[in-house]
Amino acid sequence: MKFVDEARIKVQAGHGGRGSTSFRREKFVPFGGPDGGDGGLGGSVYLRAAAGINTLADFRIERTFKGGVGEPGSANNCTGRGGEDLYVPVPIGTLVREAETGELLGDLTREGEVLLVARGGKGGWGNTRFKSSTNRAPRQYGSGRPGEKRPRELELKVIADVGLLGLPNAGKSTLIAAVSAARPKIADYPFTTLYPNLGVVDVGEHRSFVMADIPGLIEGASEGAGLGIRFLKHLQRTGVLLHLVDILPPDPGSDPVKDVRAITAELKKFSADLARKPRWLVMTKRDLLPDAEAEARAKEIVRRLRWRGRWFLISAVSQTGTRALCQAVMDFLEERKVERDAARSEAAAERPEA
Ligand SMILES: Nc1nc2c(ncn2[C@@H]2O[C@H](COP(=O)(O)OP(=O)(O)OP(=O)(O)O)[C@@H](O)[C@H]2O)c(=O)[nH]1
Ligand SMILES: [Mg+2]
Repeated sequence: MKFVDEARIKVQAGHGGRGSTSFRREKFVPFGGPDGGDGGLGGSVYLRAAAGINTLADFRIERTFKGGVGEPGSANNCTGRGGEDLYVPVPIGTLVREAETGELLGDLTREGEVLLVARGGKGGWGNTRFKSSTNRAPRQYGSGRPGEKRPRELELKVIADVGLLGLPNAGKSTLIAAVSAARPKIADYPFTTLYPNLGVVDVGEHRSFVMADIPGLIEGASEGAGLGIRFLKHLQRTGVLLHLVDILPPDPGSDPVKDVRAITAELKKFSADLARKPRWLVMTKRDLLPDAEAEARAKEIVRRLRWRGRWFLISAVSQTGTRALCQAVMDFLEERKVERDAARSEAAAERPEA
């Protein structure tokens, strides 16, 4: 299916039901009176994050999602039945904005999370409500309020713990396929991957993280070269980036150091925040060289880049170094979580009692 990560939808909640005008008329009851019930509440429209959906492709054609109409009230002070609420399934990681102002309404990051996007109209009053000392037989009723009707913007930003970054053919998809159950297309031509793939990496009992493989970037991507840089947004929610570079690019004129710098430059152009995220250098395809040569080459690349962060030398094909890499990622994510939890409880302790 086509991958779509931005869409616009219209949502329309149901109209509230009309109030009833009714009078009690019973045998042997001398004085009747108004007994018209209120109209039912119009159905609201909600978005619900659902697993198994990973694109907004279903929303490519602008559609209107409608809540049910509230039923009218009836005699005996019966309130009308409420209109049916509508729950629209969306991918986990969907951000929802007010289309006109761009205001963020919500971010559905967990499975089952629900967001109200159009509130149903209130039901109208039945004539009982209009009863007063001066008007004992009111014929008025409320006609019910219209439901909210709005355009909404949806944006999907996938949720993953670690993101893969690099030139086309760096070996991103080969890595995710080697360490998870994801089976993206792999080939020796650029831009094999056209949309993000997610894979769960298990590193032991109850220890796992989610990896995101995105399309390759090239120099000038921020000006639209190749597939552009728009897919970088899918790395924004990760905790660490793995910057993959082919240790032995097939083109004799190419240089891994230059390749790394080109990607770093594009990353900065996309977002300073993303460029500041922890990023580890992962040199790939070590099986193409004898061990000693691969290691010497890797060290030389690290030295020339003045790379201060962590670095790894792996081969996804021979599965060399991939376990150690995944372990390191897991440890890093766990440490980060401990730090965050500690910072959070510290902040909570400092907060004055409400
Ligand atoms: N020898 C060797 N070849 C590899 C390794 N990893 C990837 N390759 C090859 O490199 C080519 C590109 O691999 P991909 O995994 O498709 O690269 P990618 O980074 O996902 O590329 P795009 O999706 O185009 O951005 C394929 O022919 C792979 O078989 C490796 O560890 N060793
Ligand atoms: Mg790929």
